[in-house]
Amino acid sequence: MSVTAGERLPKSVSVIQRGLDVLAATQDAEGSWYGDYGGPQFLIPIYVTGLHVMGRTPEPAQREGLIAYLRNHQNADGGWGLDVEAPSQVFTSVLNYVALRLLGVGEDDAGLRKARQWFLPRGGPLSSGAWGKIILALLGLYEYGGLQPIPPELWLLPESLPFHPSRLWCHCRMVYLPMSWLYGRKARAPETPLLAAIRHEIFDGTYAQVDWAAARERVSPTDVFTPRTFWLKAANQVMYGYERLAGARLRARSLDFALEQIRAEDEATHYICIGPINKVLNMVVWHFVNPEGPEVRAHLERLPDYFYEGADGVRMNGYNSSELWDTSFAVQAVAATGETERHRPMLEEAARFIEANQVLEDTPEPQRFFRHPSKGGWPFSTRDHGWPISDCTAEGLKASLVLEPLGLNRVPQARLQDAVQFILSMQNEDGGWATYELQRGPKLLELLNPSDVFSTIMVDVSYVECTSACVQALAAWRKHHPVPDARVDQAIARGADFIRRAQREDGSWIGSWGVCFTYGTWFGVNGLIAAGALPEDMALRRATAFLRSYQRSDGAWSEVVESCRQARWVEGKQGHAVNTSWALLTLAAAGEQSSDAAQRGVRWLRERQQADGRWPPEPIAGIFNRTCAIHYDAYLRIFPVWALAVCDKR
Ligand code: LAN
Repeated sequence: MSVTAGERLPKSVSVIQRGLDVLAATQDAEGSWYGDYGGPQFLIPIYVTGLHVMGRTPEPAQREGLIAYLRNHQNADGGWGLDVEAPSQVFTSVLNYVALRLLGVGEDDAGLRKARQWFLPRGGPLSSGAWGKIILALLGLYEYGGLQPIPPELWLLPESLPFHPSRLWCHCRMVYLPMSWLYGRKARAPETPLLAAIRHEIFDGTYAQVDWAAARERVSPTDVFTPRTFWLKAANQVMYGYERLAGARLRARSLDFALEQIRAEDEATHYICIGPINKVLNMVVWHFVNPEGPEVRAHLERLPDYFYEGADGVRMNGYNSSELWDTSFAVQAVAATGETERHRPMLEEAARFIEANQVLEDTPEPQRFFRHPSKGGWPFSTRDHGWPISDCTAEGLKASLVLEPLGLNRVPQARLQDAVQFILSMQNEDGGWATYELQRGPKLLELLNPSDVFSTIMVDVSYVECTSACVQALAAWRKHHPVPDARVDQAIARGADFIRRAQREDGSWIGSWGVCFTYGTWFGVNGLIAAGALPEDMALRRATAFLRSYQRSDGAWSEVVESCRQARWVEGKQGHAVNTSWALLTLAAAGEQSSDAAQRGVRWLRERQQADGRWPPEPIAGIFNRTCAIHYDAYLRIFPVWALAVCDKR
């Protein structure tokens, strides 16, 4: 039988080509992929609260979009979850209720009535997770005496103490920094008839009778992921005591200290700030310091960076974007397909973005502001944001090295070298890599986590994802730049060791930033292989056996956010293209791309592609702090193409 040219092509080719066309068509002018980075449902209320405290309201078009979004993501029971897929919590239900009221929705609105019916019997604001109470206090809808204390004086304690705020994970530190300033000042919006009405509604008329000391301890079971420990309660007792005695001089000094730190963060990030929460809270702080001042103006100018309009309305993104991250993956996916000539323009544009967004300098006075040196790192989003991250640097470096032999890399060698130095400077003593900084405090600090709703927020610790990405990048660098460097060799070996130690009994790795075991295992396996693990390595065999054991009968893999919350495999209703892609990338990396399991996965993935070249929407694949889902818009356009390409290479 004669074989036609078409049949000689690997079967996935047309699927891949259509997928690549979608990727090319959705690239934006800067060369990156910009999209929906929503999911968390506590961001809009914090934003609307911030504006309200400042006597502002969103522009009418945005206002409509925000209302639409909140209505679209209200649960059937009337509440709102921590994220758009989560069951209702008091924290997010009360806050989103208040947000809708501040946006002009009337108290008799059917949706709002339903919301009250959900949260009032559960205790309303009094049993909200901790952050809800803090935000309500800003509006004067909750008393400061009913909060767990956040004294700014903590910043004045000796830095050598294991619980000095500078040792906290930067996201936690940067959120509690303006919170401590606002707490220290007992900052509160001016009273208005609207606020008085809302107070009446959310407390069902009982505000005057509230026992605020008792309220401090209350939290609804719906809002508890991380129960308050004995140690946290003890620390709170000490701080309540302190708060009653706090002297004005020390308070003033600590407020000044906090304000200086806030200014440094604002300036280092061009007023974007590390994330959406400190963005809004820092702006509110400046409003209290100087309402018409240049800082408030600068903040207002960078607010739009956080908003994205989708078919379901306007959301506040969880970051100013995920552009660098997605662009680095997109480059690696396109390169894996081998279609680099046809898609040269796409790669050229992406290369331009990657070059333009490497961080070139340290922040001013890094020690004084508790910053790790930044030079050479890549951020998750953009250079303006400026906080480099271990694995974003690794992916930026990997993408640059993939572009190099194609003649498309635009990052000078000296800057690639800087990226390597940055990665080396970020390796922890345990051999792993954390996210933004070295591990600065003991893991036990997590026992003081006061957030109720999040886990693992206190200390930046080594993660398999970050470690694997850094090991892969260093290994790629070693290949590209074969001048022997013992530090690189040693870092790779120590990283691989960490990865081995992090492997679970069942052969998997748990993911912390993606859902969940397919994500973690993709990193675990690729890290070990980059470090030189051979196909017969037991760690790899155990990992692929784990994945095969969770493959569905239709050939797909499927995990949901509950996997992360429960730390055990929880399957979705259908196969998921992103999980399937991660599993296939892992099997292929371990040399099993021709296996029956891989080929069944490939078939499922191919058949799942729509006529328009996209894969249909599916549940959220991103996660943070073990509990909150966050949507990575580009993953469905990047990973299936990448996985099919890799499995085609026999
Ligand atoms: C992110 C986004 C990127 C993500 C990766 C780079 C993918 C990961 O490998 C390391 C961790 C990191 C940097 C990460 C940490 C937590 C973030 C910053 C987020 C998920 C985006 C939003 C989230 C942040 C904490 C949201 C604000 C909420 C708080 C609890 C402070």
